[in-house]
Amino acid sequence: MSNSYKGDYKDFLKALGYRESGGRYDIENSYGYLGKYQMGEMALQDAGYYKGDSTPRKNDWIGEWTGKDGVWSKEDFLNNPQAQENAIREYHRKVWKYIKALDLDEYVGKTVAGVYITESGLLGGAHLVGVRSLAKFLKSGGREIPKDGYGTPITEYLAKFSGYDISEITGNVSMSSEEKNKLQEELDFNWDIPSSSDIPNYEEPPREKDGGTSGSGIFDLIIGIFRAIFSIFSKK
Ligand SMILES: [Ca+2]
Repeated sequence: MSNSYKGDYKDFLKALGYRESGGRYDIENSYGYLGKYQMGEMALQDAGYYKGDSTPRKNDWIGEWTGKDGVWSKEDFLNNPQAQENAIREYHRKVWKYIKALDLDEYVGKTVAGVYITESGLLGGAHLVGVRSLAKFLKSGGREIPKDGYGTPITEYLAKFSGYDISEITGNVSMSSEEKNKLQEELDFNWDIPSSSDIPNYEEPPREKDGGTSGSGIFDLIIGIFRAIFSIFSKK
């Protein structure tokens, strides 16, 4: 069952890190996502490591770093496992606050698009496509299924990362209404759910996943179609 207990937050991070990078700290993908958890500029800004730059949608890392945990550059971050472990925890705390600011935690225990929603599943889903897209999925009752750039649907992460006890992150998170309003403004969430499916669902730049599972479904499908066409013609 998707809601059975799989472990604690450490186990969650182990599974997430394996899915994102094969558990390797020193890798950067071709879209500029960094390290074991494949964190981008916005995530590392939320975690307090990166100051941001004029190209927030592009992980080109042309801005300055804050120096937190001694990280002053992309290379510093890639070579500092402890900083990455600190950063992902800090980022997840921030993500959970965003989730609460949008009242998405109210979906815990419900089933959306056939997926049983848990706290850790929400965190996993937000890690894949961002909190805004997670909100779109839930608020549309699963009608909108955001995917990352390689075609991995949010439903996969919601299910795969469900069932972990992440109270280390979600426990004792309280928010004043002022802070809640501020976070809602930061997210600038558009509550109008598009009715047509002809607009791109995902908001994040394409992500490359290690292990080759992401996007391979579509790739295999295309290869399969070409093979089928080839076999039809070669028989004539
Ligand atoms: Ca940038």
